[in-house]
Amino acid sequence: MRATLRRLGDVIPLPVSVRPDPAANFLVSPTVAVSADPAAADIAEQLAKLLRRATGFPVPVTEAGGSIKILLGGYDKNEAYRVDIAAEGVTLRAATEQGLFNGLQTLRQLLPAEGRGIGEITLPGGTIEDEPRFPYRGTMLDLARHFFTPDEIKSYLDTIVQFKINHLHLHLSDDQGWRLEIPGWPRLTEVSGGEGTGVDGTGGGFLTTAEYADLVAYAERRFVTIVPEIDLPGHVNAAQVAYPELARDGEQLAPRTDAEVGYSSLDANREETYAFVEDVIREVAALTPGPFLHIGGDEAFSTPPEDYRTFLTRVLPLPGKYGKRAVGWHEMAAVELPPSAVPQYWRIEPADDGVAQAARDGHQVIMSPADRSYLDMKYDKDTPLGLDWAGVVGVERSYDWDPADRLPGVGEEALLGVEAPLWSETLRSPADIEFMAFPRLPAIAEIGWTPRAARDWTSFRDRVAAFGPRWHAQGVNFHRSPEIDWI
Ligand code: TNX
Repeated sequence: MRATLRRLGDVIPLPVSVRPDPAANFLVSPTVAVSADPAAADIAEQLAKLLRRATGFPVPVTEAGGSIKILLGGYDKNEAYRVDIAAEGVTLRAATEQGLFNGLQTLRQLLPAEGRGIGEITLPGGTIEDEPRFPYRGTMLDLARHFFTPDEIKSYLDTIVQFKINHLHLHLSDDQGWRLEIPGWPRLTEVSGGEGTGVDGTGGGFLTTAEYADLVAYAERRFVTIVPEIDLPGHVNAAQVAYPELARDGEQLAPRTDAEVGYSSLDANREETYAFVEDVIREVAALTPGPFLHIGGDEAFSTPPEDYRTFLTRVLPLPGKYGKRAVGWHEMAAVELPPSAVPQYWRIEPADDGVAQAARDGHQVIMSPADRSYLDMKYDKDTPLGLDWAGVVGVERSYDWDPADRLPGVGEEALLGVEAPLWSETLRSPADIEFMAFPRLPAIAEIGWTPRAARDWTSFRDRVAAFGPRWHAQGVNFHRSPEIDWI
């Protein structure tokens, strides 16, 4: 098969600077080798593996002498990297392994999509210099409404890192189920983590502490920070079913597998509540090396406002007590926040939820407006999966907005980044997740990475079209949106 030559700028997210030099294409020939500083050997091995698979050539990794070189240092920002492709060789350099990993994702997209063992391939000549707009480029997976196994989550991770997504928020508890084993509170997962605890009585399961630790380590090796969420004080029916003393009158509540929200609440005026919450936050913090711990805070419709304030005023300092920054849905900005806390804004219409004031007070904000970034919204009215309470969200709609003008008072400097949440009420399989995420997650990834002035829907639409064969070759499901002229 004759491999198609990619253009240097055919990358998602679009790099900051692309300078093609068509006279300097590099031929990956049977004798190619990858050389790397010992500290970059891991990245070199990953690149060699991709090249072996694409070409069928041996592609050894050596300390010197290869025509593809991976260099650590000489470039001064955390996530930044530079790629030079010339007829004599290719150089990837960065100051950190994370920067090299980012550059590796760019190089991967410059390989032809067509399958395996195709022999000689050509990489497009020129130079790419690149670094992200925001440090936080995330997506969320809801394990509570339907559970996904560690292997399924790992496979999703392997797909999302190709778009330089660097945070995976896991929604680990909700009314239907509790998905992370908590030492000292075994009934959470024994009672509320088993079979039948997902929406409509399907898709239960939970992560043991060992599985969670393994998943966190797997993500860390791919420079992805896991952000665990325990949703409080609402969305707690599953916890109350397991431990009736957490229910308002200590009564035994029935399990619920419908998709209603806003009916459950912890009691802000009982000490049992705080003993439970502090244990959980301490254990989750101990299992999580990343800096963030998400405490939910959303849709607490059955918590009286005064109780909501009492509860969060006591609970918001707890992540800090155990070494983490509290993240919470933006409703939490109704109370005074500890200095490092991060509100995550999901509203459709700008409204004064205290988020702008928090930004003025120096808080960083994560932008996740539901009508643009929620991956569980239908693409159009005929989409078989998903919900539509925030409207239908086509690919252009998910791309053509900017987080710095969503909310007056929350501009570029106030943003930690963007996140695309994927709630799973209607999603049962990895194929369902992929169908909703691709191609909209790459759109959000580009918003989080590429400078605003360089973004353009027509350009994104044309670049994403080439991912059809790539996803097909990787076995990744996606929505063949009619907005895109798929290749
Ligand atoms: C709203 S917006 C929720 C979730 C639902 C989701 C479905 C927010 C923070 N919470 O409880 O799963 O809508 O789209």
